[in-house]
Order: sequence, then C-alpha cells, then structure tokens
Amino acid sequence: MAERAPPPTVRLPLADNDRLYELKKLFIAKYSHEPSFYARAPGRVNLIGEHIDYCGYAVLPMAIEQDILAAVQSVDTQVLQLSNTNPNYLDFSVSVHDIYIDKTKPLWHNYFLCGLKGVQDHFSLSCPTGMNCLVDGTIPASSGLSSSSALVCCAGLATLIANSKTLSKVELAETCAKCERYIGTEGGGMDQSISFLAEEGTAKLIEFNPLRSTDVKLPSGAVFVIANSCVEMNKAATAHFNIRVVECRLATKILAKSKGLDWKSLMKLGDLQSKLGCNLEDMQTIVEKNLHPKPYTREEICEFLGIDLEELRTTILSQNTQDVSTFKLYQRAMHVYSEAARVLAFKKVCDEAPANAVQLLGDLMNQSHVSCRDMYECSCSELDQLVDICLKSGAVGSRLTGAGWGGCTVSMVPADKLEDFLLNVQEKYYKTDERKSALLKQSLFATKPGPGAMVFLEEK
Ligand code: ADP
Ligand code: NG1
Repeated sequence: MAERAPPPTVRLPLADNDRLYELKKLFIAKYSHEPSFYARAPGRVNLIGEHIDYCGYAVLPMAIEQDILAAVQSVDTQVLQLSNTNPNYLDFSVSVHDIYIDKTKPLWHNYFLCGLKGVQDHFSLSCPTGMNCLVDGTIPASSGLSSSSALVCCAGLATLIANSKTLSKVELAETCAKCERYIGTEGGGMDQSISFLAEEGTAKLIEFNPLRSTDVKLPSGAVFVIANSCVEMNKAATAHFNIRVVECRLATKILAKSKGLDWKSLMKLGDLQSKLGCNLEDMQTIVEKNLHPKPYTREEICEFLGIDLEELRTTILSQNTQDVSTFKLYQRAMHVYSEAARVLAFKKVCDEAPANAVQLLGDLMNQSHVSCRDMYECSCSELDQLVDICLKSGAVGSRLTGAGWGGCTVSMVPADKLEDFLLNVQEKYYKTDERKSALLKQSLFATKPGPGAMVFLEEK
C-alpha cells in the first residue's frame, strides 16, 4: 500500500525548477556550501470535518500546492542552523542535543524543533546529525491552511533523511502529529496525515486509530476556491483551540458517567460512541438528553464527576486552560457528532455521484459552517461575512476551513461560474479595504488536490 511506503524521492535537474534553483543559490550564499537535499511538505484545505479529528473522527481534506520547502545540508558539528527566505523569521541555531521547545512563545523555529525532536525521539538518536537549513514557505500563515504542520512535517522529513533513517508516510504522519503537540496545541492529526498521505488529483478521507486514508473523487463540475479573510489566528498563542479540545474531553466524561461507563478511561467523543455501540444520530439524542445548553461551571463538573479542582486540572485540563471557569459541553458535543455524520454523508455523495451531487455537497458544507459558527463558536464576523459574499457570488457551498477564528474559507463553485465568482468576491470583500486589497493575489485562488510530502535530489 502506498501509505506504507516512505515519501517519494524525486531526482531532477534544478534548472527545471526555478524555486529550487533560487533556493540553492540563497543556501550557498548563506552557508557557503551546496544543499545535500530538499524536503517539501504541503499545506492543506479541509473540505469538511472541522474540529473532530481530535475527537477520533474522520476528516476530508486535500493537499494544496502551497508548501514549506527546506534546503538541507547534514553537518558534523551537531548544531542545527536555521534560516528563512522570509526576513520576518529570524535566524536561529541550537545544539541538536539540547532541544527545548518554548510553549509560551510559538516562534517559528519552535515548530521546526518539534519535527526535529519528534524524529530524534522516535529513533532515540544518541548522536543526531547537525543540519544547515534554509526554509522557504508559500502557505499563508495562521490562516487555517496548516502552515505550522507543513513546517513540522518538513522538519521531520529533513531530520529523517539527514540522519539516514527510513519511515513510512503513515509513521511520519503519526510521529509529526504527536510532536507538533510539543508546541502546546492538542491537535488531532489531520494536517500531518494529509501532508504525508496526499496524492495528486484526489481528496482523502482520513481515518484515525489506525491511521488510514481513502481516495475521495470530487465532482468534476465544481471547483474549490480558497478565500482568506485576512484575519490571522495563531493557535498556539491563544487558548481558543485547547479550550475546545478540553470541552470535548469534558463532554465525553460527563456523558460516559451519565451512561454508567468507566469515565476516567475515556478521553474522546469518538471512543465514547464506540463504547456505547450507537450510531451518530443516537449520539446526538444522548447529548440532548444528558447535557444542558447552559455553560457548565468547573464546580458543577467536579461535583458531577466526584473529583476536586486539583484532579480536574491535572488529569483533564491542558496547561493553557487551567483557569477557564465555564465550559459549553452540549454545543460542542452536538457539533462534533453532527459534523462527523456530515463527513460520512459527503464521502457517500462523492462515491455515488448522483446528478445533484454538487448541490448535496454544497448543502453539507453550508451546514458545517452554521454548526462551526453557532455550536462550536470558532468563526468570526469576517469569516461569516466572507462566507455570505461567496454564497451570493455563486458558490453552492461555503465554510470556514481549519481551526477558524480567522483564516480561510473554502467554497465549492460550479466550474462555469468561476470567473464571475472570483470577480465578485474581489469586489465585495477585498477591494473595499486597502490592506485586504494588497493581499488579494495570495488570498483568493482556486485549488486542486496536490501531492504529499517528498524529497528532491539534484540530478547533475
Ligand atoms: P496554521 O493554521 O497556518 O497552521 P498556526 O498559527 O498554527 O497557523 O501556525 C503559524 C505559525 O507557523 C507561524 O506563526 C510561524 O511561526 C510558522 N510558520 C508558518 N509559515 C512559516 C514559514 N514560511 N516559515 C517559518 N515559519 C512559518
Ligand atoms: P489548523 O487549521 O492548521 O490550525 C487545526 C488542527 C487540526 C484540526 C483543525 C480543526 C493542529 C496542528 N491542527 O488546524 O488538527 O483540529 O484545527 O479541524 O493542531
């Protein structure tokens, strides 16, 4: 199976590739030596299935063309030297024996260190090699297109190759999903999985535990368009993301206890469903009957579970949610179970390809956005406005993609309406504001499923 193979290595003359050629020149200017290889990991757009990967549920993303590319040279010094083609990301160097990841400051090099440490830890490397690296990224940062995971995956792949080790795509995806958590966010693994498992021309249903992917053929009459709201949201710099993870964990425990299960051992809403042996509709009924829409206080949760605040803090809450005092459990669980069902419905429509497939898929995307906005509260006014403009400009479906609270929307647009759609969205969202207008070129674009991570070697 392709996903049990390592990421492909492509040999090419650099004269055929302007970006690699330029990167090589910059690398030589910086380190006075040629790179030994190049590692590339793509970003992704999630078509449907938001905030459910960390609950154990399948998601449906595709890789995008935008990526993180690193030129790398292994060195004997046991020092990692990092630089970036974007001058906003400052140079950094550290001994490869002394990796410390600062959770309080998500500076760019910390993401690289996550990937490096992940691979070092996986192989318990006692004598890891040093590296000189020059990184070049094209994914808009903090915009829900997984620039952070692409950087972690690129760093993991670079470290693997530099240390002459081999891992399959699945093993790399699992390693990088685990090690990105060193930055402090408790993500579920969608981004790293699609970055390694993606294949050109197909979206993927990504399922977890065990990690696996299935091709999803998208309808030929529609185009997926990404539009950036131009509101940045760094996951690791705020608690929004981890609060949602914790709310889902708390909902799992309250529901498990209500149903007489061993609640201490259950952490995910998906695992609760498996234990109960119910379908996703039944789970929504169980939420309806056992959770209340009013926010839960910490005291109420502790009393219901029969634990004290200290136990709540140490066994359930994350480092950056220690002082959160109320949690919305009903709304979050309702979103998760309904969104998990929408992913399966989306896949079914793609497989069966009925005549009205585009309309059906669009409806599911719209329902997903409403649920993200109203139940999961991970949208923002700019995203809602952009979704509205996209729908009025001819999209059949439009929704926020990725973590939310800013970042991008993804819209499904009938192919014959694409040109008008792009013109309309430009006029109504971007051209009304100087800052957004300046960002237009990299903010609004049609996208197709791209390939996954790979290594390039120069053919001389
Ligand atoms: P995303 O939704 O894109 O994953 P995050 O806020 O989680 O957003 O992560 C964004 C962070 O990833 C940036 O603040 C930066 O530290 C890092 N990053 C993204 N792109 C690059 C790049 N081209 N070079 C260096 N670091 C990058
Ligand atoms: P982005 O959009 O890359 O911040 C995050 C999580 C995903 C997933 C989505 C929401 C990480 C690295 N990524 O993605 O696992 O939970 O939010 O669906 O934490």
